[in-house]
Amino acid sequence: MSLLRIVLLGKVGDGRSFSGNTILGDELFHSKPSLSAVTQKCQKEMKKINNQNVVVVDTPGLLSTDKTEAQIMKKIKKSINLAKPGPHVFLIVLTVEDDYTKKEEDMVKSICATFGKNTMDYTMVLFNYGEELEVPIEEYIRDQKKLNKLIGSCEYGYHVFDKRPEQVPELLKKINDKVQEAGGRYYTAEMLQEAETALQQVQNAPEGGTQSKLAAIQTAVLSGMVVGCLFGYLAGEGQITSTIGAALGAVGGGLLCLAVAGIVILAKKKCKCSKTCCCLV
Ligand SMILES: Nc1nc2c(ncn2[C@@H]2O[C@H](COP(=O)(O)OP(=O)(O)OP(=O)(O)O)[C@@H](O)[C@H]2O)c(=O)[nH]1
Ligand SMILES: [Mg+2]
Repeated sequence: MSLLRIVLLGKVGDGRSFSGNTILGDELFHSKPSLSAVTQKCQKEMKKINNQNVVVVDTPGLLSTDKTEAQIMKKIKKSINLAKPGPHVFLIVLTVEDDYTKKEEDMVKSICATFGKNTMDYTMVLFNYGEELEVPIEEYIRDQKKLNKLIGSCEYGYHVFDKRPEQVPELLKKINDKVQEAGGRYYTAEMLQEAETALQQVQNAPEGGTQSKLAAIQTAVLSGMVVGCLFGYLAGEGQITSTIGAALGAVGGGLLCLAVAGIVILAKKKCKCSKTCCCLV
């Protein structure tokens, strides 16, 4: 393949620019230790590596404290256009210095929601600071259930930057092999458009506010009580016990319907989430 296109994604300060420079073998992206976000907009650079032109697009980091996720994502989406006609792979840069926590998990979910249901088909996790790992990478991944699951869902698997001279050639070979296996496919602007439409549909879908949820629960509980009461009365066959039976039936019916209403509301919530999150990590 004559041109390989890579987009770097990840959390603020986790080493996207450093990784971009490592891949291209040059200090092209501004990389430095900082408490605030250094990379503020997408930047495209290209170098010839082993007779292949490699394009790397650096992006602003997610979970920045001074900008909202929507503001950052708006900028990150520009990477697709910069990597025209589209990136072969998204490299999610993670550092082995930190464990894979809810923060990282939410970041991946947000990437998936933004780039759509096919995101993971074009994704690889790139670990940096590999030279500082005290256990083999396989063990590090295996010991973190959610990270293990994420890697399992990444079509391109993972790679570690650990300062070995072969780290970049090996990374490029992994990507090239996969791309070739997949007939040269890449993520396109149409996929992004599709993802945007899907996200909008979910956001615009009437959810039913708290008031209507409360009304639905009230109706369910009342109906349960009436039915339970009737059954309790009939079970007592008009005897004195039927009054007690009716009361017990009303309580039982009410509780049963309350539980059912709760399950239905939870299921609806989960369904809405799975429409936006392609990777259940
Ligand atoms: N030793 C070592 N240092 C690293 C590695 N990755 C990143 N760093 C250092 O971590 C610091 C932050 O890296 P950047 O590449 O600027 O991180 P970034 O994700 O681009 O940061 P923002 O653009 O601010 O979001 C820099 O000082 C890098 O030199 C690594 O694998 N090994
Ligand atoms: Mg940066």
